[in-house]
Amino acid sequence: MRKKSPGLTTRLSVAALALASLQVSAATWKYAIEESLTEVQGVYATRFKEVVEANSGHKVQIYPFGTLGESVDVMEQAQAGILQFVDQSPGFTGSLIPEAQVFLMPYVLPEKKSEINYFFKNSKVINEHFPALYADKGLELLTMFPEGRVHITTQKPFETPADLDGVKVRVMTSPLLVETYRSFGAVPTPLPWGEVFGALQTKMIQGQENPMFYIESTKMYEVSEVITDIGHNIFTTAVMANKDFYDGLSDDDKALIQKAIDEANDYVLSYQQGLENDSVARIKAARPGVRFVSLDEDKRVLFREASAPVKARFVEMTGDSGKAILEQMEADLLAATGK
Ligand code: 6CS
Repeated sequence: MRKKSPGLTTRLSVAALALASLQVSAATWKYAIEESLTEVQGVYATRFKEVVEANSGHKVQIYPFGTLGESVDVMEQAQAGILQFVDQSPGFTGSLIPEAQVFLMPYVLPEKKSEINYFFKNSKVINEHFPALYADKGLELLTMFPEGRVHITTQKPFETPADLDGVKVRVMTSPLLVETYRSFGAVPTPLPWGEVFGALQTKMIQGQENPMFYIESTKMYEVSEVITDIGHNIFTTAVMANKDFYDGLSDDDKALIQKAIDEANDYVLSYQQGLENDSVARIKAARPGVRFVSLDEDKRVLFREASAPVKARFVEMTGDSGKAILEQMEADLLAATGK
């Protein structure tokens, strides 16, 4: 009988061991988003999944909006470790982490795309201050990114806070958004996303706010007559991991996640170039009667001044911790805009 080469045996066992360890450590990570796969959060999550799967044996299973419940439901599942990753926007996280509402404050974030992108990439408030606040709630904050300028849909045109008197405008379930729309003269109506279209259709509410791509993709324009830009905010969202899960990962897996987050960040920012204009064009084609209004500075100033006290309300709601966040955010914005 021919004797087996010990070299070959050794090489085979090493290969078998490597394969076995890959199989043992390869996991399927569950990642829930608040939007569909073709909307901005879905584009982000898909890129994240592609990078993870191309660079490891792991799989990422994405759960779009509606498959696991509302935003607050998926957050609970992420905190409980049923999900490994979750995308939740500060408009909902505000009830869990009040300081996250700093991103909802009107007329704080810059309007220029290059400045917004610089802020989200380099801001100390996001990279150094917020992670501890999320960690207290069992979450590893991985990133925050912008989803576009927020527009307000209504049934009738408005130019001043007085025009919004008695108008019910749906907001995400954040107390600070309620304060903001009260200061804008409207009747703020916090609702989970799943109830918004029906509430507009049945005229329980008359308006809502969201970035243009979302007004188009969710067909908000079918139940709205006017889409107004008062230049008050940029929609911000955040991606987190369950903290126990994240802390238990190997250094290689943590580096893999960071690589996927970085690549998805770059990808989602370039994906959004031109998205607002494309969405406007699609809305005009689908429903030519919808009116688009962009308020001039002499009208915007009325909303800016009316909502100035919201900053003090934020500090009342969040105390010293919120005050420190606000100060750091203002320093970060100075670095991003030079003003
Ligand atoms: O308004 C909302 O509730 C939703 N808006 C966006 C852009 N993403 C998810 C969120 O649920």
